[in-house]
Amino acid sequence: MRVDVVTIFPDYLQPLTLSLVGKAVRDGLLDLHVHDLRTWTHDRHRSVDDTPVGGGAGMVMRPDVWGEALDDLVRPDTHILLPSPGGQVLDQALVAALAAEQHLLIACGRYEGIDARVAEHYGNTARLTEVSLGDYVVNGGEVAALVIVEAVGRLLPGVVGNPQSLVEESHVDGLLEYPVYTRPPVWRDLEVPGVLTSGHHAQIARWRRDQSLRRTAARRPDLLSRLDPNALDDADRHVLDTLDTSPPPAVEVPHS
Ligand code: 5OB
Repeated sequence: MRVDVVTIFPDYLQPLTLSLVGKAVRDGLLDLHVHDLRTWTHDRHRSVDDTPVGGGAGMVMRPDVWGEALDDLVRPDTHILLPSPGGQVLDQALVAALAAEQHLLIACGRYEGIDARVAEHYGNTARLTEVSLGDYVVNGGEVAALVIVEAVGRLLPGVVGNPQSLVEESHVDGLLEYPVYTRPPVWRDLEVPGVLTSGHHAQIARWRRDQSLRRTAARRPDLLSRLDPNALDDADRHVLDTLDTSPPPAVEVPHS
């Protein structure tokens, strides 16, 4: 897969030279190119922004500069990603879909955003998705580019050494991961659950599945309601149907 990132802060993408993604690039599994948007300016100040039409705070990124950059980089098979707080919230299903692409082009906006005609034009002439990291504010698209390349990169064939690691994870089956333990068997009076040292592989698998279901119900009930009912077997349904979902007893506050 080829990934192009366009930004006014190319150094922000330096972490992608490290760890798993860095090795994927060095091994030729990920063809990553980070570009400085100012490469596509022509004025002596290399200006990329201008004041908002209609007034208001901050600056808006110029469509002409972005147009020159994207025209140079877009191919027939490109999927353009525009990080934006108003975009589709990134989840593992979107990550998996992006990992099947031949070419991602991530256009990182700063300031108050990119002139809206850029998304409109490339939405009409290419495949384009606005992507949000979630319901909070960050200053620019670079951190989203880091997240997207990290999450997509690890799904590319050969990047993660043991492919089994890719399926035994939170969110892959729509559930949170079960708790994991290593040695010692007792640490600060806390014991590793006995079933895990029992050697009964079927019981271990069932215990882990129960833990995933219980954790998801307790911490992320929104995920449970989005599960495909066919993803649950009878044992799963029994676990969920017998969960104690009553709230903890309220502390009584005496009247003064
Ligand atoms: N907030 N996801 C949540 C985002 C975001 C802000 C961005 C980009 C993606 O740029 C300002």
